[in-house]
Amino acid sequence: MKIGVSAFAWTTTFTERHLGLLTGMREQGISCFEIAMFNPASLPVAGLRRAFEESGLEASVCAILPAGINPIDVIKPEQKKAKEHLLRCIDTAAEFGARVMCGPVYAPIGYLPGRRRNADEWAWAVECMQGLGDALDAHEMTLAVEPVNRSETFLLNTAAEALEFCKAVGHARVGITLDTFHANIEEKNLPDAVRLAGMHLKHMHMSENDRGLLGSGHVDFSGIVSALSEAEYDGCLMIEGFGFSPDEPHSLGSLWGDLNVSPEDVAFRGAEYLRGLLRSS
Ligand code: LER
Ligand code: MN
Repeated sequence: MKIGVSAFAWTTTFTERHLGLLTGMREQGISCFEIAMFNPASLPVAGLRRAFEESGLEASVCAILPAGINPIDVIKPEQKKAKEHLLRCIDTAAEFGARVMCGPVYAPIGYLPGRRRNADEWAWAVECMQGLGDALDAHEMTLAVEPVNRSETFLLNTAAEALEFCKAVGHARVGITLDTFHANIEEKNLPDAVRLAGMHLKHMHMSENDRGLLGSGHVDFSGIVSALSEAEYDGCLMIEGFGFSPDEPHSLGSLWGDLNVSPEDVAFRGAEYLRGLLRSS
């Protein structure tokens, strides 16, 4: 298992001025780096390509659909627009060498109609993911669909739902991301959720219950890492935390208070914590 860090520790809006973050990650024992992708056109793609090549870090992206880009909108042309957006995300991610795209790509964060999902919405989401299959094949990219908690979506909240969804999509390059922050809210038992996702588990977001420093809260990371080892998971343990950064309100992570932890601590002390767990698993 490799250890990675998401740029979310520093920023939700990755720009040219963040490219320097990739330098020095390797010395900290970090192998993978994840970039959030809201609007692919706004990312510094050429700079990212260069920075990933020079650093030797593996690239991944977390695609977050902005409001109004909705694969399960009842209006068909809106569904088409969402699929086209996701295809642009895949193409752009491939331009800077990413082989994994994760995120809740089936609906915009916060799209909550105030009722349960219906069969049409499920089918539209499945159809949308199936429509990405050729692009995934062409770029040899894995799409690791991420269930998120009930306050962020009504479509996929649990590993069981993600597994059913993944099986319905039925494409070898479409798998699951489990995020321990969301799973801590939605699952009865986190190691069991890992076991359930099994061979479909392609990416992990390692996130404390408050999105802060790994090991400082109550998520059972030890049990999770043991379950991952037993399942012979060979993907990345991507630290998805949010540190305190003075110029970022972190509305995406709904962090309204100060977690008293710096982005560097979230990343590097988090990685040290995971290394310790890997040694003893
Ligand atoms: C994305 O990985 C995630 O976990 C979401 O909660 C972001 O809103
Ligand atoms: Mn996540």
